[in-house]
Amino acid sequence: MSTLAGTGHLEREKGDGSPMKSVGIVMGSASDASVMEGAIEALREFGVPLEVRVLSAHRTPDDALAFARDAAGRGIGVLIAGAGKAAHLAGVLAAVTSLPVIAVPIESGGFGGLDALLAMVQMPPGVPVATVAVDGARNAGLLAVRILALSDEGLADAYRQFRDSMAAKVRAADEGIRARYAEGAGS
Ligand code: RP5
Repeated sequence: MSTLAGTGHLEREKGDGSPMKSVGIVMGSASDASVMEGAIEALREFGVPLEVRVLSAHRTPDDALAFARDAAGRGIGVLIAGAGKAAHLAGVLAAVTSLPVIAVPIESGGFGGLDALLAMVQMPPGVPVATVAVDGARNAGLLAVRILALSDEGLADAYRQFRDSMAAKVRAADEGIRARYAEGAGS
């Protein structure tokens, strides 16, 4: 492991010795951090290197554009953008990079996140962003892992194990519920 120059994140290796791609997590405000921690946690569970920034499409547009333009060259493979209200961040990033961009609409203010959801999901043809649920940062992290796993067999194996453990938990819950509500049980 070594630190990638200038990015502050660790370089980890894939099974074949080549560097693992990282994920850039961008939020429009520090007030989005508690939601975006869902993505950070998911990526850490899989050992995916990440870079986390506050960059605003409206307040620091030049910084946001510079970050997105340089991202692929710095080894970032996927961008995740979380924002609330008039949430243009994911679309602005996607406008200047060919990396996949995942948008997280954040509930902020009076519309329960519907404002940000519509702003993110209604991208014009030609500039796609993949939008997850309102405050659905964990799924954004997991989707980023799936994308990186397409070219990383070790990560693909880890994701298969993750799915198996989820299935095992649901089967255990199924068993418990069936026992609890079986005809004659507890009567
Ligand atoms: C958006 O406005 C941010 O993404 C945040 O969700 C919302 C409120 O920002 P702050 O006023 O808390 O900085 O741009």
